[in-house]
Amino acid sequence: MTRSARLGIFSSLFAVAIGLVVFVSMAFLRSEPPTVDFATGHAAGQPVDMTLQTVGAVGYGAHPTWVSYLTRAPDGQWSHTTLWDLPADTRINVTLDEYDSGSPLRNPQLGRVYGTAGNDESVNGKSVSLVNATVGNGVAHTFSIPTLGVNVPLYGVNGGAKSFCSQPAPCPLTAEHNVITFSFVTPKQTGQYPWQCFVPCGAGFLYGNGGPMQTIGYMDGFLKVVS
Ligand SMILES: [Cu+2]
Repeated sequence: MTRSARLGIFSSLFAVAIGLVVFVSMAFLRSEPPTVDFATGHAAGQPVDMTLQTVGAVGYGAHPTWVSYLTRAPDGQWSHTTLWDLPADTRINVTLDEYDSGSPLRNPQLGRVYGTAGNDESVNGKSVSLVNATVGNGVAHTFSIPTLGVNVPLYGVNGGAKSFCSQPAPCPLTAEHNVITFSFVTPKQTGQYPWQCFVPCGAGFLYGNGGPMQTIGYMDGFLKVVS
């Protein structure tokens, strides 16, 4: 084999190897949790009901110990995702079952409820416009949509409770939890609106702000508002 032939084969193999690395990297970067569709078949003017959970540890997948949100799809199946297709200019009625323990807030401002219908939330049937995280079980997570001015602090459960959820998500209704309900209206303008938790709940990461706090499907996601 001539030197140039060897060089040719080597260059080809090298190019294939580079191609594979790029392909695998892009596939990894593009992978994301499923999007739950609340928009298809939606009748204009009707509200959308959405049920979510927050859990202290999701219990399976790539990061079983991470805190997480979960979404119940309209067919009743729970999905480990934070991505939703939502109809524009529509009232979203959220029921959020909160199973995680809480703590005081580093920023007490996040204990205020705003941007929801009535600027309040219902916690176990009681209307609340401010959660004082320095008393009781503190705040576990928030549901916040910064670009829409929505913030909902999620009152924590007692971490020492006998029935504290310790199984893979979704947690059962028999486990200790708070039922939090609130409503907000999606914008008229279609597009992707990021939402996230603002409690630094990523235990084991720098200042609690890494890991699940930075990962779609756990503590942040997108409202994909469609017409
Ligand atoms: Cu959180």
